[in-house]
Amino acid sequence: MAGEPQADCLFCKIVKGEVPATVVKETETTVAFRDINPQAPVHVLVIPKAHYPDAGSLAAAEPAIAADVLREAGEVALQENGEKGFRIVFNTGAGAGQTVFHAHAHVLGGRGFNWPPG
Ligand code: IU
Repeated sequence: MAGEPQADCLFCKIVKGEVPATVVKETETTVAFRDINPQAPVHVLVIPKAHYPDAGSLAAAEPAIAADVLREAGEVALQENGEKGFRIVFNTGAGAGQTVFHAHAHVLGGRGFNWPPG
């Protein structure tokens, strides 16, 4: 069923505590943890506890939880990076570099960023 944990999903395992992660913030609906392969001094992933394959499908099915993810991304950035600017990235689809098919926001900060992105 939509939103239910998937046995083969790494991020569902992190939600359940079956795979370790350095959690920096948690709410009833979300978990934020440090990316294992950071691309910036601040690199935190914010995920919904419910399983949806990407941000768009999450927002379509559970708009309130999608809003929770965005709010938490902002709060984590403030917590980790102060008032400096930050970037939120949702890689969506393998062609855009998505490798884990459980919706997640990358929160990146602590350095400058180029535009257009690579
Ligand atoms: P992507 O947008 O799907 O490519 O992002 C997946 C991220 O998950 C990527 O930055 C990985 O470094 C990160 N990650 C992690 O933090 N812990 C893990 O055990 C695995 C991937 I596998």
